[in-house]
Amino acid sequence: MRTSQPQTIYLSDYKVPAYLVDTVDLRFELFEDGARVHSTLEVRRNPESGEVSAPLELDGDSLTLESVTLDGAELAEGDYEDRGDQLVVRSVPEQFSLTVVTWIEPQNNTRLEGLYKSSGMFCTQCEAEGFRCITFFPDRPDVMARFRTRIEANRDAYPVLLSNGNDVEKGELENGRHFVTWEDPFPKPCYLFALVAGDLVEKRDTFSTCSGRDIDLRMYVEPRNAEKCDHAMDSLKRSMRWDEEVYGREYDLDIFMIVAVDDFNMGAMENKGLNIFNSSCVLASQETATDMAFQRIEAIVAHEYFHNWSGNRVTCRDWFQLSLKEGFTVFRDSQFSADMGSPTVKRIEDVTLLRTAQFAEDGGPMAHPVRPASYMEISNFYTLTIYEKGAEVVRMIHTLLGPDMFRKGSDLYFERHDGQAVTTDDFVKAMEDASGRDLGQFRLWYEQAGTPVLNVSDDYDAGKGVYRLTIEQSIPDTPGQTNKKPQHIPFALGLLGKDGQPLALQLESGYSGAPMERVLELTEAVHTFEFHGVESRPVPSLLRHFSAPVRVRYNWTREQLLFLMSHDPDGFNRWDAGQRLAVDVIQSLVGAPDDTEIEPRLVEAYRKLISDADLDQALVAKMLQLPSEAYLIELSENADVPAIHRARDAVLRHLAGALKGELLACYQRHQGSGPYEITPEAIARRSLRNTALAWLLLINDEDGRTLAVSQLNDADNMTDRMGALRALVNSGFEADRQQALDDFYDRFQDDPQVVEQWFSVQAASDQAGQLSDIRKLLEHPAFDWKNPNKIRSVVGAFAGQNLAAFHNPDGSGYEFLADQVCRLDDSNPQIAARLVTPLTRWRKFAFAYSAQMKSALERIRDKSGLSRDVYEVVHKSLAE
Ligand code: 0A1
Ligand code: ZN
Repeated sequence: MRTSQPQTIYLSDYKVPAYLVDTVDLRFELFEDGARVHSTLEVRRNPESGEVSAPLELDGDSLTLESVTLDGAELAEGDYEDRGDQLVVRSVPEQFSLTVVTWIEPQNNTRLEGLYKSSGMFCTQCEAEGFRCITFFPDRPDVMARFRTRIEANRDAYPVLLSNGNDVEKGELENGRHFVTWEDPFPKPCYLFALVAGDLVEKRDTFSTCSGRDIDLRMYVEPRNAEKCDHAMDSLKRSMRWDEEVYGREYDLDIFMIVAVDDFNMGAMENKGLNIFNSSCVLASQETATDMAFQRIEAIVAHEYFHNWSGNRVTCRDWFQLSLKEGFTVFRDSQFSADMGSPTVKRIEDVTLLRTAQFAEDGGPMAHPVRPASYMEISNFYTLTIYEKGAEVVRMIHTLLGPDMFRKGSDLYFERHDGQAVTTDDFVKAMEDASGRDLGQFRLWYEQAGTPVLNVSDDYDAGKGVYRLTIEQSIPDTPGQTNKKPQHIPFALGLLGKDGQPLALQLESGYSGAPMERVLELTEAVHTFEFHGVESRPVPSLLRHFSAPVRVRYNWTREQLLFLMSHDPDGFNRWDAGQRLAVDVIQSLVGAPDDTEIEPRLVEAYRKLISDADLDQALVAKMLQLPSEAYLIELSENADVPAIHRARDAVLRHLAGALKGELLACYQRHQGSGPYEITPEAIARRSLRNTALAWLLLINDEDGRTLAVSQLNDADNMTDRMGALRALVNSGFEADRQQALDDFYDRFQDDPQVVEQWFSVQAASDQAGQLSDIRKLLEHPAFDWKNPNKIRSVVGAFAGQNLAAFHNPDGSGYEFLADQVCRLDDSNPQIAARLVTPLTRWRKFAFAYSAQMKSALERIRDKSGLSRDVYEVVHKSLAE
């Protein structure tokens, strides 16, 4: 808990470490009432540090120090200083061995940082600064050491003892205890350390690498989850193969292990050779996991595996460089997912997340560059900007260089920096050196926060056959940053002729053989491009594939959008045109009288989408999803959420009513047959069926109700079962809703991952998730304040997805969230800080809302003993 005001840490203060650690020898004695950690470090002065007589300073947090021994002699209390967050030894030789013994209490660790217990097993989470909760250590990623770890515990309770690397020794001890020793040959920062001890079943497989080495693949899960490992294991093997084929990266250790734990703050963690996963991000079976969960698991398994090179072999010099590993690894996992499924659908999903949530972050009080210049609490910087925008920045390099040069660049990067802790600048430099391109201006993407805005205008000179496009870029001010410089933006585009045919993009007159798509490079504040030989006014297809993370403003007419929706050869832009049209229609209804006409051409466009079986059904499934409320809020100023909710809902109901026949036909056409498969086609089929069902139930259609009830009972997979449950929960059929929820819970109450879905389907529902319902869910026996997934599935889903209820004009949603944040701040500050996010955006909303949001934030600010995590978020969001 905080005792003084949190300090800001600046990138500009970076200094190389005064001491290096070559090896770490750890011995863990694990007991029920605590754990004793013996740590022996081989330390030497860093020849690159100018501080020749610096004291040795080791980081610590919540440790009870038992002894300190230097080169075999135990130090007296006056020889060192235990400051709680630091252990300081004033005078040390050039090179020495230091043994520190600490006592910790994993069983009482509710922050889930360092060593803690989850469902009876011991596990760790050390990124970013959790290792200091285990023992005193220079807890910074540029100190890389070889680790040897001996774990001792009771054999019956903890038969499985795991750490990084290879197991080199094991044996029996007295009193029913045993030990295993692990050795990791690769030097690593302590944030990649991991330990697991528990009663777990082991699932094995093997992978033969490109050079013919056989790797032992092992998954460790609680016995009840033994049947939920296959998908993750298959995903792992696909990832290993893909990284060899696409990046030339082979796995380096002989064993690769994955462990599933129920209590985990994030999705998963890439500890060297021993990845630890949140159960919800790794365990799956047809009966318990939805298609979305299957896809998420494949992506996260890949992400953590890919970190073995982008993150572990080459790591970050300091935490300001976090996007070096995260942005690059997200880019890699999204390429992988695109290759495994439908690239267009994957792009749509990534862009939806980026535009809804990252743009909101970039326009809010916590906006920061991809490489931040300062922070208070690093845990608050595992953000959409670092991850998703960081991945977009790498994607733009890929676009500018082309795939072959990009691969040369990544090869050079891995070769040049193997075993080092480096910066985002080193990454860009490798790309420059390999390709010969100058990325000087491009580097601004790492330094400037805020989403660039591109204002696009055009004119057509029929006499000359010239189409002129003017693109003006500007970057909005963000906290602490004004007057930004123009950035280097790859802008992909095409032009469509009047029958929808793609036109050659002739930038000079008289030149033939021009391509149908170009990537224009914007570097100035304003550019004008002239296209020659254009016979009639074209329709521009702008920013294809979303080639840069920017907002494009152009005065599309509804006709143009409808035209692009059916003609653009770029599937992504077809979808985007549909979204823009739907946004325009919904926005025009916000605050309008109830009987305002709803654009008939939108209905006809949707009718065509639903009925035309020749279209790519995976794309159709995406195109049918109306823009979310969160996205509509992001696009508006002075948002009135209940009004936005009503407008969107009116469009949905209108579509459902007008297209009832088509929806029923679509449902029947996509009736599943044959065994469950997770192919893009099968996923699209289920998605279309469940969308049809959801729409029918929204208008309380009796046929829909009958279909939903039988689908709920007969489904052979969770996607369909959950689709039916969600449709019933969001319908006006109150009796069916309750029955469905009760039956579902009875059937799945022993499965925590399914219970989490059951919580969130209610908490996110405008029908079943009013505040009084949410309070009941918090009292439910399956709810657990110590489990982050449960908190997210009730409190997070309510504040993040049930927007009309959260933004109740009486302010009750805000007060509720403030109460939960204060409560959690004491037990799990990381989760508390994440939960505050919806309140921090208070400036976005109409005054009646923003004033109440602000006072809820002030109440959190005034809580005594506020954690550094919540302090930073709340103070930044209240700052003028
Ligand atoms: N590096 C992990 C995610 C992760 C980040 C922070 C954590 O604690 C603050 C835990 C996990 C990843 O990118 O998957
Ligand atoms: Zn990651």
